[in-house]
Amino acid sequence: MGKKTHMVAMLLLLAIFMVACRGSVVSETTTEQTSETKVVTVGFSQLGAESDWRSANTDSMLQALSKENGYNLIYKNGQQKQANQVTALRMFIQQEVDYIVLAPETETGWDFVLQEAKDAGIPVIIVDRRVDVADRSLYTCWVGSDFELEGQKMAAWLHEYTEKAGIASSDLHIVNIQGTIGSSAQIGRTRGLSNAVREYGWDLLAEESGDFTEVRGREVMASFLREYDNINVVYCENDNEAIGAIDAIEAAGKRVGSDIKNGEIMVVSFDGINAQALEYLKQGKISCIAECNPLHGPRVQALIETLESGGTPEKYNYVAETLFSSVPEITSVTIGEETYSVDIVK
Ligand code: GYE
Repeated sequence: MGKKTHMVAMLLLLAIFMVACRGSVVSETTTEQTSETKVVTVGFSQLGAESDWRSANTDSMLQALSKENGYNLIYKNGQQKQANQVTALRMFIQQEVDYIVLAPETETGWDFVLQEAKDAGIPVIIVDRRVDVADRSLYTCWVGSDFELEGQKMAAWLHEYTEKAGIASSDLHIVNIQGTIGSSAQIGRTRGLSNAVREYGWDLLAEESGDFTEVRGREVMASFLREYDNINVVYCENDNEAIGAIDAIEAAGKRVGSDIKNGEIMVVSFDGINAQALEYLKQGKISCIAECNPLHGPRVQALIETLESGGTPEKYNYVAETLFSSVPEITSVTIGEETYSVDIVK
């Protein structure tokens, strides 16, 4: 081999070596970058821990937005106070999280802090209850239930019941143990009942908040029973209140059940996640439950994944839900054009 050829061969080898080195450096950096961008930091502000529904909802969120699934989740429990939730959101903004997920206590009072999140360029996903803000671009999307439809379904079920049992509308004497006042779940469920009261001429004796808790459900029911002696339907805006209300009714020496013609007091409620309430449903102590599905974790995860891949999710994402009942005669209810089947529980 001549000197020149030798030099060329050496240069060639060097060039190959350098390319190989660069290749490996580049691919190393790329791997590092991908594994870094894979961790998505989410700040989740949960409103509190008032009910079994809420606990199931929190668990579902923590499971879906887990480390194993590629998330760094900062979870804050608002302890039933909007001020705590606002503080949590401000902290998430300070920490420059990638996404904020908010399960708001009540609908109003979010404009300022959501504007701050928007100014910081952080997308906000609302989960469960809604926010009532003048500018809807302050949040990216929402996922949850149609609470008014839940109320309408329950009212339609009660109407079917009176028809089948041959009970006059004016003989339905209802008390409503409402949820947390100003929360979407309360607003929608109360509205579903009020509209039916107007439409059918039912006797709505009283409405008072039981704050979605068992303790308040018991207290409110006990005071209703002291005030009225003709209550025959208790509309509880969640299962925990229903459990409390049943305690109060039985403690007052009265019977719960669907046979209101023979003096039983009918209890109906919302959620269908609480084991005790489902047991009461089987026993006939609760006559009907409008399902409210709390398992939003995977839904929120899917919304984040859509956003991460550059997509635009639907603004409003509704969850399909059913009615559960132990009264076998009513197998479906109709609202407008839609017919909803009732899952009969035995
Ligand atoms: O029905 C109740 C809870 O916002 C749908 O809040 C939720 C409601 C749920 O505490 O049990």
